[in-house]
Amino acid sequence: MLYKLIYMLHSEISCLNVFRYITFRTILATLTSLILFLIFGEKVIRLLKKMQISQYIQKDAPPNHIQKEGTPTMGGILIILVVLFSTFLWANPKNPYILLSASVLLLFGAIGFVDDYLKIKRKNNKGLSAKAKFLLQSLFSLPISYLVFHVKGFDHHLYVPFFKNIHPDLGVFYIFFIAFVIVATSNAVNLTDGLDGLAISPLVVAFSCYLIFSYVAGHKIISSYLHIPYIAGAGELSVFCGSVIGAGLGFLWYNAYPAEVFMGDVGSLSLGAALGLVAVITKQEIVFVIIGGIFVVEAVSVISQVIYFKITGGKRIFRMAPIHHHFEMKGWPETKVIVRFWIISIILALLGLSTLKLR
Ligand code: 57M
Repeated sequence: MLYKLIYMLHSEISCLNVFRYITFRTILATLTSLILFLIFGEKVIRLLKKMQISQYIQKDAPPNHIQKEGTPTMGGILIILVVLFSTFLWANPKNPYILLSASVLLLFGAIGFVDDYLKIKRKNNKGLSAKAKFLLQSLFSLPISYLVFHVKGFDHHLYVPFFKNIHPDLGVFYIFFIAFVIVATSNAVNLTDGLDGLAISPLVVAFSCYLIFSYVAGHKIISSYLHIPYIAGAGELSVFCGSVIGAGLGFLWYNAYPAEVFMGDVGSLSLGAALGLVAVITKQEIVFVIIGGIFVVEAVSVISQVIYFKITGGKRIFRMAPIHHHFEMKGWPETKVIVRFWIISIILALLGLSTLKLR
């Protein structure tokens, strides 16, 4: 929004021409989010403490988690506010992909908010039931998917990395596929958010990849050079990704071990859903399995643990799922698990980015 006003003056002050460029606005969005988070972070943590919005710790959690009791939670509210402010300051507010990404952030943030609120009110870990959560997620993701599907010029083909000639047209089923991706990423990020900084760093890394993907997808010449589908208007999503990265780094400042605040479901469900949506819009949803490998492995560890537990009548594959708890139960210090997962997420991101050239 702001950039349009500034840009209007470019005929008088020629250096303001720079505000036309997505790259410049993305940098500004990243810095705006980061600075805003650093300015308001401490104040919000103090407010959350004062309002007694703090984490309940399950009694069966790995032993080192007991000391986390009382840590303020729902820091995700500030993430959402900062991302929205910075995005609408530096991106084109009329761009449909920007509007849809902002909507998904708000809608899934609302589900997380209710879930967190119930847990805090009941003073236990019982928020929304899994069924209610899934129902709301489907209810919100389907209209979003429908709207994405109908954005003028949106490509309905599914692109498979490494195989430039395989791109099936899913037709109307693509709507359900989009909804599936949004719900799956939202839940996978939620499951990953169980150690200090464990979710936010891979999120920052993944959004960095999608920042590049959206810039490339929205650029006619670069996308054609790299043989990736050109998506008119997708470039603006770089500004959105930049806003998330800045807010994510700001959040990490306080969420780094030992965490002063948790993001809560309001943060994990919303950021996960937004990541899924950006992956779909940039037509890089399959490559998410690599880039978001940490989230995928965390989700798969839970699914396989639950299935194995049920069919064997109580046996387990992992000492505890999600898999980060398995390593904690093996005796790895929390910080070692976190940093090793970060390292893996960076390696996976590089592998994912390499698919830009390997097709
Ligand atoms: C939420 N939430 C954290 C915090 C964060 C089906 C089952 C596997 C579900 C799963 C589950 O509920 N997962 C989703 C995970 C919680 O963090 C809060 O929740 C928000 C994210 N949604 O922002 O507000 C705890 O995680 C720790 N934490 C940190 N630092 C952070 O920055 O240390 C979070 C953020 C916090 C804090 O301790 O309290 C969570 O883990 O609850 N359930 C589980 O994960 C449980 N696993 C389980 O039951 N496994 C069984 C199943 C699969 C058969 C098994 O393996 O046998 C574990 N969760 C906990 N304790 N807390 C079990 C032990």
